[in-house]
Amino acid sequence: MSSATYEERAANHPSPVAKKLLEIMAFKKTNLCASLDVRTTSELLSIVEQVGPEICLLKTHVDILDDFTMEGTVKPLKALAAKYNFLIFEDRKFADIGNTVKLQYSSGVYKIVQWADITNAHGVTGEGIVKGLKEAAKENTIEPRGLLMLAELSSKGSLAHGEYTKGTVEIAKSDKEFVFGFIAQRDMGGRDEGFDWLIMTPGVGLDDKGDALGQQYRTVSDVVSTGSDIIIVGRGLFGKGRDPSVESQRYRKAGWDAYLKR
Ligand code: S5P
Repeated sequence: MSSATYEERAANHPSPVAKKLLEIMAFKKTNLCASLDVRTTSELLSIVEQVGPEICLLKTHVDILDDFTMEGTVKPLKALAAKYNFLIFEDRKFADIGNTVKLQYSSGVYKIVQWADITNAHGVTGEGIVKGLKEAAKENTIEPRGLLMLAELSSKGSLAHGEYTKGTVEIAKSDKEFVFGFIAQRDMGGRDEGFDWLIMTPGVGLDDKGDALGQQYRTVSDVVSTGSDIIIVGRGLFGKGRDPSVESQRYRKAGWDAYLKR
């Protein structure tokens, strides 16, 4: 895993999005990404107001929202991202041929490429997925865009391990500027070949071991010690009876302490 500081990595990173994210992390002193799977825009915006000061990144699933619109959802979200200085990651998990994902990324109801700094994709369909998404970014926006590959998953019984994970890492090597890291549970190497991938890790919880649908939680210090650069926390922040403002401060401190220790 990387022993360099976030500042050092920002200075040398070939991906403009990774550079920006690492700069925010170093400046705000946080490696916390809030994952807010909620059903209404008002709920989403209200939690972002509470966690905004503590996070470097907001992860969304906009297809969960009952009332999504570009004007009513994206516009205020972008304003909050500017106010609190964080990036936006739409967790779309693309998994189709290049031509299809190119269309899915740029058109339809969500037009993800227009507003999300970061999105992600499975490796199952092969290298064309990276090419298709990159073309959509080049053709539809002048803003920097970055892609994460899903190398491993947190859920029980996941098939993403062994040769599958290795194959996904190979796909990531096809574009150093656009693909800047992984959704994974541990370090994915690559530094000997000149890659400085950011590892983002979901399935992080300090109070629960999992849920009834196969999610498995590891602690903050555990995931950071095995190579995670950014911790992704969802229900640990806003689940039943939790105060997102209090919990985001708690996870942020745990994440930063673990980073300093490493
Ligand atoms: O392996 C994974 C990959 C992802 S992106 N496991 C995950 O749980 N996720 C996402 O992280 C998932 O889609 C959800 O949005 C979030 C975890 O939410 P939590 O409430 O369980 O923390």
